[in-house]
Formats: sequence, C-alpha cells, structure tokens
Amino acid sequence: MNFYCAAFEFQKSNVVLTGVPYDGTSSFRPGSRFAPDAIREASYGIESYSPYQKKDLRDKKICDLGNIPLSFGDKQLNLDIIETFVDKLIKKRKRFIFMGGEHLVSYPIIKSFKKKYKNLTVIQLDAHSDLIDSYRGERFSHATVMKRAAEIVGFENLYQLGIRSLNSTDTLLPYRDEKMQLFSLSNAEKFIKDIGKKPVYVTLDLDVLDTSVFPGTGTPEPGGVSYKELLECMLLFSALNIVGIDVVELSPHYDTSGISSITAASIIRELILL
Ligand SMILES: [Mn+2]
Repeated sequence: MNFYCAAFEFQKSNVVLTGVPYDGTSSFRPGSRFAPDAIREASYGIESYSPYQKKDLRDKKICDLGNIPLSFGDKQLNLDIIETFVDKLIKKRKRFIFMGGEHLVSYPIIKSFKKKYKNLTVIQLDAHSDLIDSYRGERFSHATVMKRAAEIVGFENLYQLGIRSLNSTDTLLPYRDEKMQLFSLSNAEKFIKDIGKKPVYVTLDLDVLDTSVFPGTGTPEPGGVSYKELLECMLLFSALNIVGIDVVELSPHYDTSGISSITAASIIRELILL
C-alpha cells in the first residue's frame, strides 16, 4: 500500500517517501517498526487537500518507495543498509521524506546527507534532547542519536525545538548558548534567518507533540505542543532550503484509537505540500 496519492514512479517524482521500519534500540516501548505501514493506511482517512497551505496532494508528483528492507537484530548492519540506501537515493535531487522507525534511523540518513551537503544544518523537533553520550553502554541508540548526528554536522549546526526532557549526563552544557537553550517552537522564527539558504535536514520526533495529542509513541513525555503549534512551526520552514525530512517514533499499537497514526499521516501530508 502506498501513501495516499503517492502513485508516481521515482524518476518522474519530485517528492519521495521511504519507510525505515527499525526499532531495535527502543528503550521503553518498542513498536515503531510498524509505523510506516500504519501511516500509509491512515493516510487514506485524511483528505488530499490542505486547508492550511491551500495545496493538494493530487497536484504533486509523489513516489512511495515502500520500506527499506532491513535485517533483524543486527544494529550495525541495519545502520549500514540505511546509509547505503540513502547514499544512492539522494544522488537525484528531489525532496526526501523518511518515515521511521525509531529516532536512531536519523543517524545514517543524516550521515549520508552530510556527505552530499558539506554545510548541512539540522533542525530537531523532539521532547528529548537525545544528546546522551551513551545509553546503557550503547553509543548508538535512539537516546544518543542527536549527539552522534551533531558530531557529524557540528553542534553549532544543530537547532533543537520542543525539548522538555533532558538527562543530567547529556552533553548540552558545552555548547549552551541562546540558540540551544531556548526550546520553544516560536524560536524557529529567530534562527530561520540565520540559517538562510543553507541546506537543512529536519528530524521530527513525533513525541514533541503532547501526549494527549499523540499517545502512540515509545517514550511519551507530557507537556508537549499541540498539532496546530507544530503545524505553524513547520509552515515557517517553507522559507528554508529543506533537502530531507524524517518523521520518527510513531509506535502505532500504543494508541488503540489510531489517532496518532492519523496525526502522523496528516503531518506528512503537510510536509509533502511544504
Ligand atoms: Mn528523539
């Protein structure tokens, strides 16, 4: 099953969706490997037209490549498979949207984008900083992913929004400054000008949303933003030169109502139309 309206071949498309169904390091509630297919299914429950952007999915050339075929259990092998896949994919200049999976999948994707775009900037929307150096002995985990990503792109090129859960051992302190300290989504306005036309990769951990809006996630954190706040923030990103996006950490089976999957599908519709 493709995402709704994603009926174009790769060659003829402008926007490319790819599922990355990996959740091997989920520390609390696993299950995000089921997210890409849950999002596709839920996409048929929403309309193709965005009243916020006054644009329609039906007017876009969207390709859904399906899911990257991953192994089971072998983390390093999976990270290598993802990186190799993305290396090949981004040789073509298109807008790429990846559907996780847990947040660790962002690491090989960002690594790949950094090889292509030397001055890559990363914007992270997330409840958690994900800047811990190692989690229970693992250097590569969904709890450490942004530390590993920042080591590649440079901490000065990482902008975080929505953070409300930090670990005392995480590595925020060495580069704490105005940009990094203010996590309110409204701060996006402040740094969008600084970023200018540099290539930007957006990693959207859906647990940035409040638990009442989005219970279907592995490590829910109360006190998050509303759908509309997130949407307003994403609409600001239309001023940026976005080269890639991932949407991670939907864990559909923890939300029996299915609203979380529908919310994720709706967000992806808006990101396609951006
Ligand atoms: Mn995260």
